[in-house]
Amino acid sequence: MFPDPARLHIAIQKNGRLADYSQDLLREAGVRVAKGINDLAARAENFPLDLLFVRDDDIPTFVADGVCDFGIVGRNVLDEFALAHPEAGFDVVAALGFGRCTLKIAGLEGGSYDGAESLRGKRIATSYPRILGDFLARAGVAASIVTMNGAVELAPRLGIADFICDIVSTGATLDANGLVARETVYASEAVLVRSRRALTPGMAAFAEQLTGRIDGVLATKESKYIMLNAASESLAEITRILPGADAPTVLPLHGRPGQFAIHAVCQESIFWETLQRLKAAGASAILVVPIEKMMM
Ligand code: PRT
Ligand code: ZN
Repeated sequence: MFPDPARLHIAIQKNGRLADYSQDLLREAGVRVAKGINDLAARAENFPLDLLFVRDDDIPTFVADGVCDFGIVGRNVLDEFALAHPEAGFDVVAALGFGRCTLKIAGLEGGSYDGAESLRGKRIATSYPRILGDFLARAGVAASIVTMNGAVELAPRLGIADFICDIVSTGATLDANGLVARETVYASEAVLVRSRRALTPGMAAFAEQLTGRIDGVLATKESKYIMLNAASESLAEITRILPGADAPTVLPLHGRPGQFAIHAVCQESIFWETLQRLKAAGASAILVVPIEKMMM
């Protein structure tokens, strides 16, 4: 029977920009994947989870239909689908921090541009007609949308459109095609999406375990464990400086009256500037170490 009701299913991109990151995330969440069942699926050895390897464009459908309980997909692809299928049953449960890009409107170099009003009555080529339509509606500008499935950046030179609305990451594709970014429509990154299909209590518990572990992996990426020594009169100032640390542990140092060790989990990046401020506030022997696993 497919999908097997005794296992969870997650749809991830087979090949492309999100594929490796998606597999890495699952590995970091402790999911050990056995050799693929075939090209399209693989089974986790130590978790009741099957992986389905698909085109990113199909991931929202799999999750909305409940064929997969989870999916990892760009927010751009998901929102384009959601705008076309407002009844679709899924929720974004985590932003994953990879696959970052922006959807921008760009026009040919040398063309004039004076704000969104310049788009009025123009033709804009895009693979994201609904996200673009939403942007134009909010800007109160009527323009005609030319939907293309690829090679959008060629449209202005081919005379098919006056502007394009496409994904930009480094900007090299725009440059290579003589295009200049004019508007930022939308910022995207990969997200973990979850189906609203009801699960048995047993499977629901596994789904919670999986999302909990993924939250843990994401929290760990930003977090650091910091240890330092300080005199009692510096403690208040030092705990104020520690970024994103609540309730640090303060331990007396053996044989050094009035001196303490402070240990804390910082939920934000610790920069050299922060270390310098800690030192100036009286901290010494400062150690910052990565956290391997975390469960809140
Ligand atoms: O085969 P499949 O359908 O699964 O893959 P795909 O070819 O549709 O998607 P893929 O792998 O290219 O992208 C998957 C997701 O990665 C996208 O939906 C975005 O969420 C995200 N992403 C991040 C990007 C980019 N960066 C990106 N740069 N998606 C596409 N691009 C393309 C863009 O379309 C343009 O052609 O790269 C070009 C621009 O890049 P720069 O660096 O030149 O600006
Ligand atoms: Zn695609």
